[in-house]
Amino acid sequence: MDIYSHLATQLDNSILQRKAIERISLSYPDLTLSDAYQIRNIGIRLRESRGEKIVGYKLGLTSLAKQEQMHVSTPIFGVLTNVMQVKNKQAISLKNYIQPKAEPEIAFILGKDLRGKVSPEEAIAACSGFCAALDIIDSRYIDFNFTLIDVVADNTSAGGFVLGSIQQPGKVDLAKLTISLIGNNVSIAQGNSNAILGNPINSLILLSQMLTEQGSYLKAGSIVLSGAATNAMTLKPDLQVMNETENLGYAALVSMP
Ligand code: OOG
Ligand code: MG
Repeated sequence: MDIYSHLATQLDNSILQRKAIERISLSYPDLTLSDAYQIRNIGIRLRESRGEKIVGYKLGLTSLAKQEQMHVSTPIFGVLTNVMQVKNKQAISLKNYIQPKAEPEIAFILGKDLRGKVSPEEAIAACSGFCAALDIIDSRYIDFNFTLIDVVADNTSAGGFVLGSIQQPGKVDLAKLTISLIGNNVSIAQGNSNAILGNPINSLILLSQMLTEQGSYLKAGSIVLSGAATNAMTLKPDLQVMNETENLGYAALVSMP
């Protein structure tokens, strides 16, 4: 087995066994960002071999808050599959995760394919809807301790996601929306959509470019999480977590033991 497959299998076993592993850059300090994306792609193929379907993408480290929290400074992207989706307001069992946290995000639904370098107007026009979302991050590395290379190989900690009800584009200006993270009805953190690369639509523009550079494109129907504007909140038993975003509504989940 080559190194990429070996490392992708280690990460995949961590998902299947729900047991965190040591970050891969400790044993392989020379891995590059491009190596990390290749390991990630093999990991996705392992999921596909179990019947999972790709439904979209998530941007990571698109805000200063997240870059500082994780000590890394470049936006990256991961892949979302159908089994990661949790219905709005649904309960999840913490047993199905390793060390999950939730973060409030804004999501886009693509109505048309998008590829290459696009303008904000073209990106908005390609969307069929926007919504409030929760990104459930669940690093496969002990204590969420990773470098940029590690976290890309680990599919940007993707563990799950929740979408709120879809709003029609055109009715909402995404540039300056208050995003509130609420735990058991208590405000935990507040952010603003302008913390996400100035405007979350820039995440979509960046993703279109990154996918094109990797020989791919954004297909109609894809879900895109644009990245967190606040720190993440650790999920504990009997916790209701909600992202309430100005003009967009909410996305919520309940975590059970
Ligand atoms: C990495 C994933 C980052 C975001 O929104 O910035 C991310 C992590 O924090 O584990 O999802
Ligand atoms: Mg996120």
